[in-house]
Amino acid sequence: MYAQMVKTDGARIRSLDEMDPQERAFQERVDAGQKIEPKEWMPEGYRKTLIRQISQHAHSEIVGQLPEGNWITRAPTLERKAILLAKVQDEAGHGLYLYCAAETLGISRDEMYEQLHSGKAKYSSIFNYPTLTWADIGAIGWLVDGAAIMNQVPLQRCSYGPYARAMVRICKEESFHQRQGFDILMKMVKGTPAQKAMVQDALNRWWWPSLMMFGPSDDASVHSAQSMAWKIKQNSNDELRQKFVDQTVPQAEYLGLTVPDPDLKWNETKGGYDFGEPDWEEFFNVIAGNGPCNAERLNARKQAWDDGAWFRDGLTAHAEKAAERHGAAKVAAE
Ligand code: BYC
Repeated sequence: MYAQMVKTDGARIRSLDEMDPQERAFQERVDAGQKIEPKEWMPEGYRKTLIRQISQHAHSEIVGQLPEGNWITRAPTLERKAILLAKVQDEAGHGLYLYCAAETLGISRDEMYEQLHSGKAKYSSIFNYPTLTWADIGAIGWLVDGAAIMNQVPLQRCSYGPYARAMVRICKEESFHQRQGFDILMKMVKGTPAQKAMVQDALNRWWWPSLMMFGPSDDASVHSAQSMAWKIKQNSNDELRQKFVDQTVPQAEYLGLTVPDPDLKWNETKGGYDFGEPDWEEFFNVIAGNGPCNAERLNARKQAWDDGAWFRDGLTAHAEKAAERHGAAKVAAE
């Protein structure tokens, strides 16, 4: 597995005594729960880690529009179309807040897009799977947005102010998204046997990729230890995955569905479910660019970038003319 831009050695976190005074003061502020703001001093690794995570998060929101956008015209009723349209628009908004948050760390929007288009920056593995039926749209809302909420609620307490604040509204909107997904599935499981079977099929295909959204297991997570020391992450990947399983299994039971995991079993002692291991080979293959839809998703984003060239050129030309006019008017007034 390669790590993009920055390597953090999870096994070796430096103690306060080993830090120089500036870094120690920074770490003490983080430990005290204070927010770090854009213009303040921060270790270079902290800045790079944030740029990596926030930009990947932004890319995920934008790429995440594609599998759902594909269903707007095919949603079964006008109301469902309008709701899905609003959800997909929300994802664009999330991407924009996150790109803005990343820009405060000194990277430009163009640079972030370039990293996405060249394959250097990752986006969430989940969006490299196809949406085959209408039940998939319900499953995405329920499971994918459900996993997103589980991961993102703690990010509202992230040590970096602009990221933490962007997450507040995003989490509120994700809650609406999760409920709309569950509502689609509630309707379908009460429908015909074929509709219920379609929902079960969607759960079978989306369950394991949803668990993979939380990232590799803790012992394989390169960045977790350092990101947790910097309070960028509040929980490890496995902790959040466990919480997600514990929350979601009763919801699957309520829908009358079977979670596709023969090892799933309530564990009274730990007060949570035991569950099987995701197929990590599949996960690493998907994040290396070889999932079922990686090429399609990236091509769609590159195409959108190329198609927007005339508009960017127009904006630049307009800005240059406006600056010239402003300059000429200033000279005339002097
Ligand atoms: N997919 O050391 P680790 C949404 C990468 S949007 C792809 O544990 P970290 C939604 C990881 O980047 C959902 N790559 O990393 C949108 C790293 O590679 P690099 C997106 C993954 O950062 C529209 C390597 O594996 N949410 O919900 O400590 C519609 C080692 O991992 C994944 C966010 O982005 C993955 N699943 O922890 C509906 C949340 N997992 O960068 C819904 C913010 C790991 O070294 N991000 N990798 O090349 C995070 O919380 C953390 O970045 C992660 C990974 C938990 C994802």
